[in-house]
Amino acid sequence: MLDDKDRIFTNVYGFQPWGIDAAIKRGDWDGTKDLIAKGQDNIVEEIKASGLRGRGGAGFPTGLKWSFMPKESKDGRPSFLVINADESEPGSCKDREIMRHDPQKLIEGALIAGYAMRARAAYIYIRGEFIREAETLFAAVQQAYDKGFIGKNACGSGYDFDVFVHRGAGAYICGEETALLESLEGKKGQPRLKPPFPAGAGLYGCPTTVNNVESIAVVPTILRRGPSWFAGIGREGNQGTKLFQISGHVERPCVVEEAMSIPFRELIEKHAGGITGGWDNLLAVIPGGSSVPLVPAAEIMDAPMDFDGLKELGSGLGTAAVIVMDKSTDIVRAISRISYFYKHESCGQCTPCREGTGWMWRMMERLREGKADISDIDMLHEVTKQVEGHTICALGDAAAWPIQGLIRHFRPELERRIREYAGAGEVLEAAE
Ligand code: L3W
Ligand code: SF4
Repeated sequence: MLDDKDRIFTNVYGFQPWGIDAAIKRGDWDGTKDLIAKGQDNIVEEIKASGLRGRGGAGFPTGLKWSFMPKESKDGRPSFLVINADESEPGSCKDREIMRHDPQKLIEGALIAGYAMRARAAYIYIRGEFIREAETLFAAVQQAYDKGFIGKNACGSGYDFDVFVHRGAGAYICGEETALLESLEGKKGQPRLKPPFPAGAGLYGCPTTVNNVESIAVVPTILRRGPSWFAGIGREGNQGTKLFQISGHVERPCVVEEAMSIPFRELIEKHAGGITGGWDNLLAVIPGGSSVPLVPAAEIMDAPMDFDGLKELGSGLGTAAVIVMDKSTDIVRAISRISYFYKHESCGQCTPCREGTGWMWRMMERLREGKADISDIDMLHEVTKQVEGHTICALGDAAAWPIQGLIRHFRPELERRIREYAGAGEVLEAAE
């Protein structure tokens, strides 16, 4: 369990004001000029040494990503930092809390990260529905300008750095990094083919790094306390603190900062008051937001909540949005609802996703009611395999994985529904 002194987000519940003076009292913007004076390459090396992996879902090593940015400008092209605040993954609500209650951590992180990768400016792309959070962020950015922390000669460092806030328009797909860049450029938010990765050709064709809000907001604290402090929390390859978002059938749903790799049972007992109806009542958990497969109760109990531990269980940490489902859950309906979400949010650009998400959802609905044949289960599985890995962006995978998880762990339940529906038909026929 994380010691209180190791917490980074000390105002995550908003018990103190979000404004810049309160943030300064909490330690933000303390000696930022000295942190910048470490130099660009040293900052990148310290972030690499901290073991920080991207907090947006993919877990890509943050320092390594920064190191892909060019050290010299080619053809006078500027570099950019883009912060992905388009938090739309069902179950995820951590970046929202940072922007509501601790926005200066994000802005200070943007300056330091931007400096480390020689960026001219940062664009924070915030989810359209986050209206109050956007208002807070606009005001927080202005406060940082007023104090001279960003803008010309930021923090007296001699470095000029601007921060812009851009509001999205409510499309889940704009959380995919290249769709986000398209949207920022004023175009329809549709993912680009990768490569080229944004570090080579990103915003307006310029070198760009896209990082999640939490990844950037932890940077100042890592540099102040030292990379070995951060790397010492959790376990090898899965280091640092992490904001977990616990929802569903628990006594107290919450967002909590914990040590990476905390066992599932401990996380829920300590912070969410346990499972409704007790531990025997737990059915399954989606541990990382709707894009990752569910894990049945027996397998997740003692699992370390981190990238590698959950991958071993055939799932993933994703955004650490932990969706808990007890035995009252209609698990087929739950996954069918998730399928509908991906069908609805598909940008329609590639055929396997555009056609496959609709097909999978319709089949899920038939299975929910039992109006299917046992062989349809294998056909559905086969279709998920045809979608997975055959699309431009990860939305296709995200639509396929939850269904694969359902079939892997709850096949008997799917078969039961089919047999029950067929049996009901036979009873009716006999009565006629
Ligand atoms: C340069 C290379 N850069 C990879 C960069 C890449 C990106 C990052 C990770 O999806 C996941 C997705 C959702 N040279 C590089 C390179 N990069 N190789 O590293 O890339 P990737 O492709 O592994 O993932 P992604 O496309 O960024 C993110 C999952 O997250 N997800 C949903 C998240 C939703 C939110 C939200 O609502 N805020 O975060 C949850 O699991 O399914 O698998 O920057 O450019 N050779
Ligand atoms: Fe669009 Fe889906 Fe293709 Fe992604 S996988 S580009 S959301 S159609």
